[in-house]
Amino acid sequence: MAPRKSASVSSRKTASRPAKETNGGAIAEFDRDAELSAYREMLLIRRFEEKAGQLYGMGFIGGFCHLYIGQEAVVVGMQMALKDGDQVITGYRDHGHMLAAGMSARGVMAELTGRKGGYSRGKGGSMHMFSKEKNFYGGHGIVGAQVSLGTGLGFANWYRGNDSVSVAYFGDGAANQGQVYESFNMAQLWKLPVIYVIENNRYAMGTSTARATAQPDFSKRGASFGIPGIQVDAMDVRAVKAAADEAVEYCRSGKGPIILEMLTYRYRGHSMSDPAKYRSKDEVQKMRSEHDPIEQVRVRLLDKGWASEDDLKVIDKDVRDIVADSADFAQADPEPDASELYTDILL
Ligand SMILES: Cc1ncc(C[n+]2csc(CCOP(=O)(O)OP(=O)(O)O)c2C)c(N)n1
Ligand SMILES: [Mg+2]
Repeated sequence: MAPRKSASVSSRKTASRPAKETNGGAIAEFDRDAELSAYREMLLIRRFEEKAGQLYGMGFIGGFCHLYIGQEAVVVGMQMALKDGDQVITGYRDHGHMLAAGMSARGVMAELTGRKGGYSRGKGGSMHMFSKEKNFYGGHGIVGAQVSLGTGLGFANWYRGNDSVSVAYFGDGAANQGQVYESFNMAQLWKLPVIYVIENNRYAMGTSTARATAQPDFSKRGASFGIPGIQVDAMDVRAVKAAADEAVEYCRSGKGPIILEMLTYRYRGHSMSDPAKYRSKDEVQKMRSEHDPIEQVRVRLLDKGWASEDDLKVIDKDVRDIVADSADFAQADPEPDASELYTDILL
């Protein structure tokens, strides 16, 4: 179907930017409140994921479960640049995206344990949760599928003539999928307001980008379509925020899609069973000790005198309480009734 607004689209000027952009390693200025908020949000994701890992080990969570530990600065920095009405969609490594979007820890954890109070009433599990209220469109297990769907969200915004943008997150592995490029083509042709966030954590399951990727600079992946890209040090939440601001401004002003390549790292295995033979312990340790996104903010807060160790302990306790409450709820809440087997399905 051709877009009904095709006349206005074709009359829009093609973006004159070069396909490869860097924002020169721009770092957003964070005041005390922004640093504290970023610290708290990232810590919530980290502690939540640690708890999910424990519950998985204890047998409370079944099926697939992919933890986001190490990558927290990506969603937290992005979310800081979004406004109400902007939509988010991602793949299966989705718990952090949901928490950053403001979904409740209880609802997410209860979905992980397959309980009634979960976001999909216990029927979706880790990879399939949604919240229309928070504009979170999943949670998708098919690698790359969210890129086309996210492009559709951008189309809906454009078609309705609102000024919302959609953010489609996907991995370095997903970036090699064919439908990603079909989406890029359409998005650029129609100048859709989509921010493509490629979370380059260097591995797709056990395959490193070096082994699987002909063009490892993912910010250039839109080059043949004229889609600009920015490469971001995504272990620094301020760099993510700076790039996100630029991307949001670009999209909202009608220039079309943009790519943000987030250079990030996952500390844990791909999913809960991972032989971890494809990288060295030293590599993981080096990232943890030298680049950890939460530690970076913690050090800045202390150095600038914006928080004391005691202030940070109060935040840590608060976060731990939220996570403990979600875990208690997720174990005590009943499983869905058997009659739920026949709801939310196409017969
Ligand atoms: C269409 C499809 N192909 C293969 C798989 C199996 N699979 C699940 S995750 C994954 C790797 C994806 O890696 P990446 O996009 O880098 O995301 P990350 O896990 O690093 O977040 C693969 C191949 C799948 N779920 N869907
Ligand atoms: Mg990856």
